[in-house]
Amino acid sequence: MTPDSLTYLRCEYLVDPLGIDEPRPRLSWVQQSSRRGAAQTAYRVVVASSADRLAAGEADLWDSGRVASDQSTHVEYDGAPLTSRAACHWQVTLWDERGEPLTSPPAMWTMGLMESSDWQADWVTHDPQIVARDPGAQPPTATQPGTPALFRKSFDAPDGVVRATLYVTARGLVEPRLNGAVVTPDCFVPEWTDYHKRLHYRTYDVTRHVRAGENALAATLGDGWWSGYIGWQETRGQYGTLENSLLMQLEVELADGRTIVVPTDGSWSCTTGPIIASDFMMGETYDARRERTGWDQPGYDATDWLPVVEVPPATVRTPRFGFSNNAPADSGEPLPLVAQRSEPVRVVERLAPVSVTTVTPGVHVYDFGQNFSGWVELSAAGPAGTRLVLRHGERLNPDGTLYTENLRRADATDAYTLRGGGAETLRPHFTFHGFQYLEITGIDEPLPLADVRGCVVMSATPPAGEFECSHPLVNRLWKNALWGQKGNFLTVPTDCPQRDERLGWMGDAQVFMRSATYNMDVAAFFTKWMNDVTDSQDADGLFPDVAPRIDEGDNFVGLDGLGGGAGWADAGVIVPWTLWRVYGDRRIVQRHWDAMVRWLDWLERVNPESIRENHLNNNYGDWLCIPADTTFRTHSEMKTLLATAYWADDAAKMAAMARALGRADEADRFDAMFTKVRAAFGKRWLEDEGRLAVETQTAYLLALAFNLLPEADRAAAASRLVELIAAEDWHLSTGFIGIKHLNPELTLAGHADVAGRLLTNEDYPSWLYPVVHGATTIWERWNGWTADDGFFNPQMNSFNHYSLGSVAEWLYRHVAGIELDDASAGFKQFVVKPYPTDNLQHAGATYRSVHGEIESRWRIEDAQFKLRVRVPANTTARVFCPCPSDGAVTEGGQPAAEAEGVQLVGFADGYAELAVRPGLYEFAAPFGQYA
Ligand code: RAM
Repeated sequence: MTPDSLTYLRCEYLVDPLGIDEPRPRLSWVQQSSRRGAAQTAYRVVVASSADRLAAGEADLWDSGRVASDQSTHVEYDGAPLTSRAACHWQVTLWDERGEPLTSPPAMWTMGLMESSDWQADWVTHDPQIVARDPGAQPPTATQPGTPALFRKSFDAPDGVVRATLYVTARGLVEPRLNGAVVTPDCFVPEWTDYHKRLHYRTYDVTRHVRAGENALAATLGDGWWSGYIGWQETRGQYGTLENSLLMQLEVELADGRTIVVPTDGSWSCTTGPIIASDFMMGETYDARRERTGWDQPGYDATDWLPVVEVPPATVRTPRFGFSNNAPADSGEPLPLVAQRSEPVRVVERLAPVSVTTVTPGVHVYDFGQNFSGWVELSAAGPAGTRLVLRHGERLNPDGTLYTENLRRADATDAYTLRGGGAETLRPHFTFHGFQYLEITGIDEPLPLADVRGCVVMSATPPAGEFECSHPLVNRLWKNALWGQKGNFLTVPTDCPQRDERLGWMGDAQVFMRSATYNMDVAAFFTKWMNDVTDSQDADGLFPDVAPRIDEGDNFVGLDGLGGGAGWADAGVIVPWTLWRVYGDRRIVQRHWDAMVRWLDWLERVNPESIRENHLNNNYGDWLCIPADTTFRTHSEMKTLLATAYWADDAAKMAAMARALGRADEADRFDAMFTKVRAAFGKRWLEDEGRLAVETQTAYLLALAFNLLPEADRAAAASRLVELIAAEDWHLSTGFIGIKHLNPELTLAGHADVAGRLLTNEDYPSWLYPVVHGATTIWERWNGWTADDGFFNPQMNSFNHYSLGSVAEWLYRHVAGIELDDASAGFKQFVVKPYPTDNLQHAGATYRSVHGEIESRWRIEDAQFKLRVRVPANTTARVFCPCPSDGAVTEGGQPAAEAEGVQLVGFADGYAELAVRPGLYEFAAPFGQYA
């Protein structure tokens, strides 16, 4: 037995975060024990203002005292008011079910700059003269990125630095440096938010970089979302300007109690550097001959640099929305600066290419064996002035050359000019690409594979789950969904990483969100994104279709507009609901409650007949479904059904959340709304014997998933769904919306065999069709490429789009069987219920929940169903083990009813139900000889 431990101490979902601006941060921990029945019966949290105080037992900020409670997540700080910059060192002791205490190692967080008056820094930009006087540099225009500027400032520090903290943000992207060191591995700071409404800053501990004597604080400033191309926009500068600017504040605390503040202000200087131009869509051009050695170090001669220009702070603006057709408005209020509250973007993995082919002389194509987001870092040597051009693509043409047509206007091209004189390491700074293949030109011989490294870049959300089964292609499918997530969770959940789009499409995010929660810990990521969603809500209450919302441009104004889309805008309700269900987070629901109510109010206001048919704006329907055409601007009845179904489900989710929050009146209101919309749905579309007037797979799936049918009709509706699948020769035909529900609803309705058959189909259209044709990510379309027709129209054909990969959720929930319990949020109590299908001999998953790691793994062996279950300490599980009603279910070889930690509840529907306490269990039951 390993000794018990307390692990994964987190503050606001993050490990030892710096710069928190929640006045009452929430603390969580995980109790680990291999003892059956291990549980917490009481806890005590202590918080001290220094590590020494904590070690001395001096809890000067907070001592919760011993609290008799099994709560281990979201324990709200309730001590002395926390002021800006406060250091908070904490520790938790729990008492287990035997009364034994267990104390955690220390953890910490710091508070950020909570008042606007904490900022002494001024916003600065470069003097345009630095570009004008530099023949190699280029000014920004509406269609051309400008040359990123370098900034620097020298300052003196005495001996006796106890803490140095750097607060950083930009309108643009900033790479801060101190005394020659890159202060952080974070990329793309500050991350994308709705820059019309808020800007994030980051907090870095730079104590180790400050030295006595002269110091140099420096930064490079790029374009990013602020001024570069975003979405499919034909011009740059969507936030109203092409000018980037910088705000940094270094605070050096000395042993004698003084603090030296080094803020950006007019005393800084600037010049141009080696990056000629950089843009997310277009790529980066870098000339190493222009590097300025020592520019970020003390002692550097910056006499030819020019003074920076101070600029006013940004203001809160309302962009132009197509639906409202409003004029853009500027409130004049300063844009709030908010602490970043989710994992930063980082290089999380490096991939070596698996091959290189010289397709024509001087054109070298590398294959990374995996489609991903990020960039390539090169080691190269050559004469000064040698120019290497790197183009990126997801696929190859039949002749082995790079296929880039589907990138649309994204050039995705990096270019490096070598400095000469030895080995050089090159990488871009302010761009990323979605690619599996890299083309290098400009050198005769290809670089060795070891000198070409693929850097995988994403929001560094911690891994949470893994799935594995007996079917290798299904395992690859699961992996493809995981890579879809890795490729697209980059400060916001994007639709795709390669073409000129990369937007926070809400429909995609909501269908994939449950899958995402199993794959990785996305609590902080979605908490942050939900702010983007609410920031982008319009005055009428419409949630957007993409968050952060973008100025819709002339193509949309006066037309439908990107807001209120059925299945898209509804993410405004689905995201908080999912965060509550999966992570037990109630605060997210409280924070966004009013916004959600405004959305439901709007739906009700414009649809007095309880059918969601008015102001549907961009009504995408079951986007990219086949062959039943229920997609964009067609088949209005199916789209109205889909929209109404989502409205009903929004209302049901609102009622459940209201109840959880103790808002009884509102729970009643939304229950009544659900009942009314459900009745209207039934009246309009329900025919006899569970038939729907609109017969698509998705229509039935939504009716089943959202509880829109009378109980008595559910089985008939599910049978009809199976008939529709049979009519497609046992193939799926849904798009983004239906697909999330396809296998779960089939399974829950007693048709797990059909779900299994759909899962393992290898011919078109199916999940495995791309897999057998070499896909390493999920494709946007079922027919992105087919053997008959080759590539689909490149106008909209991404090979890294996770929506259709939402089947990963079903693999975890119903194949491995790790499922939420309706009666409990955050997996405090959960369900294990695997649904074996004919084509799998074994399957299993692990999932690190907020309460610890759950495992469910089964295999069929010796006519037995063998099920291994791990129930984390301080949780309980209801385990459903497939078993004939008269069968003997065992645990560890003895009758389960006699096993420690297990209670046999009964038999129903081919399962033995067991109430299980924490521990690791090996269940077995006869399998196969009953039907
Ligand atoms: C496409 C996006 C996205 C989808 C919308 C409706 O342009 O790629 O995946 O949600 O359209």
